[in-house]
Amino acid sequence: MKHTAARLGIGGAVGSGKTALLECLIPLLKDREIEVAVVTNDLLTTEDADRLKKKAILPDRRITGVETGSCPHTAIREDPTMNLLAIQDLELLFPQLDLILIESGGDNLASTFSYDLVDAYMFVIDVGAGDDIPRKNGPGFVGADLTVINKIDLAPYVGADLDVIRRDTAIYRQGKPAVFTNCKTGEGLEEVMGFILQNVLFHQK
Ligand SMILES: Nc1nc2c(ncn2[C@@H]2O[C@H](COP(=O)(O)OP(=O)(O)OP(=O)(O)O)[C@@H](O)[C@H]2O)c(=O)[nH]1
Ligand SMILES: [Mg+2]
Repeated sequence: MKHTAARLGIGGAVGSGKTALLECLIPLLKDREIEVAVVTNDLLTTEDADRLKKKAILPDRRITGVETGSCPHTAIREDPTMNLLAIQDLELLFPQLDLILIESGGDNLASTFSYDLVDAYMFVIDVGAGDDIPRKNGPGFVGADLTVINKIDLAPYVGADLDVIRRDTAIYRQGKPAVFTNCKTGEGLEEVMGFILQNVLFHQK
């Protein structure tokens, strides 16, 4: 039977830390000998793909930058053709791939992924944007398989209450998983890895 890679989407608002999360997760995945590749979506550039290549996070050919040319929402939900083609090319080049990570372009709380494109998706929010985000009840945040509440280090500086975020996240996501992270220190990243291993790659404990 042909081996196909699992696909995990990473969505969330502009600047919430999606690429930073990739920069943290990819070394952890590689440590576990998981064969990984990345597709990034940007509106008119390949900025995020170029950043990952510059950091030599993965060999260049495992990183594809998709220029969506229109609202990034469209390329991950309404018509994911460009992303599906990028994935097809990666799988042809690297048939051993276990996991393809797909970063959406920055978008708003309504940004969800099509399950034609991904097996699961994470939605990243930025504590710096305020502790009322969970209450805004956006479909991306509410519907994601995992919510990543990033930049917890910024909470004291912006007056965001992490307990309020925790409480409202549990209410609006009805107990679906959420992880608090700091991509500057790596805090919470092993928990995100646990989600990926169990729920996306179905590794045994
Ligand atoms: N203090 C702090 N800064 C962070 C953290 N995670 C990311 N950042 C910073 O936040 C900024 C945006 O991070 P990115 O990873 O580029 O965010 P993004 O969601 O990929 O942004 P777009 O792709 O443009 O939507 C960068 O300056 C990061 O260094 C964090 O946990 N704490
Ligand atoms: Mg990015």
